[in-house]
Formats: sequence, C-alpha cells, structure tokens
Amino acid sequence: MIGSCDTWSSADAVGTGAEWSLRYTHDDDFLSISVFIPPSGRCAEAVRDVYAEIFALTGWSGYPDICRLWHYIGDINGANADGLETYRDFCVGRARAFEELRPPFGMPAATGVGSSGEGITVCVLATRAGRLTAIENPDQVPAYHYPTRYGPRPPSFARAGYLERAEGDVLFLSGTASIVGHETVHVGDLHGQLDRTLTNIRTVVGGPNLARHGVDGHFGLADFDRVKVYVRHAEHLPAVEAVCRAVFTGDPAVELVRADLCRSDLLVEVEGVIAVRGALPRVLRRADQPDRAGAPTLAQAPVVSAP
Ligand code: 3EB
Repeated sequence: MIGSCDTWSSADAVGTGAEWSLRYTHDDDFLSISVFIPPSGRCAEAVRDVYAEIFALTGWSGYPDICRLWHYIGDINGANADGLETYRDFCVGRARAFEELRPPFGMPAATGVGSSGEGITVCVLATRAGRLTAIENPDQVPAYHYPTRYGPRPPSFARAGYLERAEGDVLFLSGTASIVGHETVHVGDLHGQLDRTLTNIRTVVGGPNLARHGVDGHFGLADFDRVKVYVRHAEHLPAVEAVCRAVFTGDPAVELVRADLCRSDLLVEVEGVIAVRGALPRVLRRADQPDRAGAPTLAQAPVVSAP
C-alpha cells in the first residue's frame, strides 16, 4: 500500500499518549492505538509481544473491546529468514497472543494487507461504548479454523464486528475476499473474485446471518457508509472502481488502494463500516467530513498512516 492515510478526528476532548511501543489517542468512547514493528528476519515473536501490549492497554485503560484492527504488512507475500511467508509468520505470532492471553471480546474484525514499506504497522480501534458481537459467514470457514495448508497457525479475526451502542449501532466489516469455505475461488478472474466478494459481504451483513448471531438488523451494500477496496494490480483499479461505485450506492466514500493481499491468488479485498441511524463514531469520520457542517474540530488525533 502506498499514499494512503486514515485521519481520525473527534469533536470531543481527546487524550494522547504512549505506552511501551504503542502510541494512542482516545475520546470518551473509543481508543485508537498504532504501533510499528520494525522489519526483521522473523516477526512472530514481535507480533505476539505487540499484541500482548495491545491487550494490556485496552484492558487496563477501560476500553476492553477491540472492534477493529488493521495490519499493514511489508513484503507480505515474501519469505522470512526461515522461508516462511511473512503473512504466515505474522499469523503465528498473532495466534499465540490470542491463545495465551484470551482477550474478553472474542475475535475482532480485521484487515491484513500488504504495505509498500518495510515492517508491520498495526492500528487498533477499541471501545467501551457498548456490546460487541463477532460475526462469521456461514459460507466461509472461520479464519481461525483455516487448515494448516495456509500456514502453521490460522489467522485470528472475525468476518465482522457488530457494536450496539446508545448513539446508534456500528457494523465493522473485515477485509472480505473471494473465499468460499477456506479456498480462494475464481483464481485469475477479477470479475469473478469481485462478484464473490460482494456476495460474501451481502451474506455477512444480511438479516438471516445477523439474526443467527443474536443481532437485530439487516443490511445490504447500499447501507455502507465507509468502503475501502484493496486491489493487487494497478491496472485493475478502474474496473474495480466502476463496479464498487455502482453497488455501494449509499454515497459512501469508496476509497481504492493498490495493495498486495495476504494470499498471492487474491486480486481484491473490500472492507467497510455501516453506521446505523447515521451514528458513525466521530473517530471514523474523515477529516473532510465533519459531523456538523462548519463545526471546527477541537482536537485531532494523531494521523495513523501506513508506511
Ligand atoms: C481472508 O478472508 C482474507 O489476517 O487479519 C481478511 C481480513 C484477510 C483480515 C487478517 C486477512 C485478515 O482470509 C484475508
């Protein structure tokens, strides 16, 4: 990934700080954390340690539920010093952290994509604002049960997270790709992958699936307020943009990013946010989308950017 940066702003008073290797900022309801893991021949242990710090900070600072994680991984499909793919090495460390430390919120919604820089940047959004439910997709094996042919330890994430809160619920959709069961489908076929990705998204956010998870709600592609699309090959960007702008009709900010993806056969991955009753948390509004026209932003969180 290159040239992309999420700026999270808040109209509330924010606090900022640093603890161990973490930098963080928070308002009343949300805590955002970013951390950079420098490049090395093997990353699993450093990833495990950073996750231990993240779980410790979210726990004792009183924002216990991690509603969203983003991982920007340099040389994601390259090999580490042992010949293991960087993404698989990363998954080993992350799985160890979840096993050893057993966080209270279950699996979080996440994205894991390549970065054009070196090392790994992890961005976290945690909350104390409501009740968080992990959502799976019945057409996909839960990522944490993927078989070992995709790596020694499986990825640790849920397909979505549903946050019920007084101001309005928020659905955080994880990075979603053309995977059925645990297998990549439509290998080498951009439009096939995009169609399957959109089908997976409809299934995850649809009423029957949410009801299965005890969540009252039913959504479609038109309900998304934020959409980000990661595209492996730059020449695919125009076609992917045309399809996405046609189906995400809720006038969200559809952002497209060129990025490598965690399986070398994946061509496209889509993530997003649905804010029920328009209640997008302030930390998820873009700097150019203030919640009241003309209202100044009192304080701005540190920019979280992928290298
Ligand atoms: C997949 O479904 C596609 O490792 O955190 C999507 C979202 C993917 C998050 C992660 C990976 C991750 O397996 C890849």
